[in-house]
Amino acid sequence: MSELDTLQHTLLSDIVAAADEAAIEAVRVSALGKKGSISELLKTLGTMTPEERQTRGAAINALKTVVGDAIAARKSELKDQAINARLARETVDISLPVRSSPAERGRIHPISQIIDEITAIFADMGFSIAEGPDIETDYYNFTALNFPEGHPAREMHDTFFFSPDEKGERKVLRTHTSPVQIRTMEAQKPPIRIIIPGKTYRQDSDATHSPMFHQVEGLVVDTKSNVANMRWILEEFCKAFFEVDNVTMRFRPSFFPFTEPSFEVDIQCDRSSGPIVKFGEGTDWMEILGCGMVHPNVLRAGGLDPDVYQGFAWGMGLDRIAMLKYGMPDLRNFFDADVRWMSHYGFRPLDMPTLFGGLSA
Ligand code: 2NL
Repeated sequence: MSELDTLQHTLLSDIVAAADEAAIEAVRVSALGKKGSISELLKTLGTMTPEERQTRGAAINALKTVVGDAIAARKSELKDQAINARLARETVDISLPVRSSPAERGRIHPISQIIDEITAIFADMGFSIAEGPDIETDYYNFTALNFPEGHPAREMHDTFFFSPDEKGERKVLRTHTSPVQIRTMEAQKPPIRIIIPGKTYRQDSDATHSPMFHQVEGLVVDTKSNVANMRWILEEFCKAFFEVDNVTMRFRPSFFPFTEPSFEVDIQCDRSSGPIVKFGEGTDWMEILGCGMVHPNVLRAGGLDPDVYQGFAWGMGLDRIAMLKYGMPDLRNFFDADVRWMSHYGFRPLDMPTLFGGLSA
């Protein structure tokens, strides 16, 4: 066997043995690369006589062609193999059920939902949201709101008191959101139109009371605000909130230290069909909020002259209203952090309440 035949034989068996694309490339470099075995043979052509070149040159070129073709064929074969292996490895099982993303599975708590709904309604009437601290001073929670020092109303509120600090000052967990209204009056001149949703605290715990509960209060202060304006605002609110065209409301005289006159407000409803209450119609009444004209002492505490400004305010508890609106039987579930309850009663994150798109639809 000639030397060229031996080389061809070796190279062809190397080509067959190459198991992947990297290996066949290594064979190509060893034969046809700059310093490859066939390239080195081609370099000797220059030193040959014309006759030698005719026979041996042709033989070397034939070898180059055979080896080059074999490498190309093996290369494409290995490339196909690699693609087929990858296709086999990366198959997608389209019969698998689609897993929902956490953003899809998450739910909005009914209390957050109700706050968003109320916010949407009052924002539409030109109100802003105000917020303040849960831990308050005795002054903002009581004194500024016209609760006299030592007045039984302070105890009536079943307040959570902190231990007195070095100055003897006793902080409280706010028993209502009203301190935020005092802070707003101090900070901003009328006209004021705000609502304050938030957590409030009282020492009370049974089937219908939780020591932490939620309230929304509202405050309007201007030079001519009056009871008729208050009535209209609260009626518009109830129609939007209970999603009915008409509501009949009843304003009963009442007492709060911070308003004069004060009212408790009932909304007409129908309880004849069991736990589901129909609002705006029927023969029953349900109390939903308290309200009144802001007491002159409270305006003064907010830095406003009661001879120039007058205002009205209201407050409503959210937990019971949420139970009624969404048909939930037990208040305690609100604070259980039970994901099964949340997935049933919670709201979808992207279904934001708007007046045009429907509040809780
Ligand atoms: C209720 C009654 C009410 C207010 C809250 C208020 C706040 C200021 C001045 C005057 Cl700064 N009033 N808030 C007024 C009337 C009633 O809440 O039954 N809440 C659950």
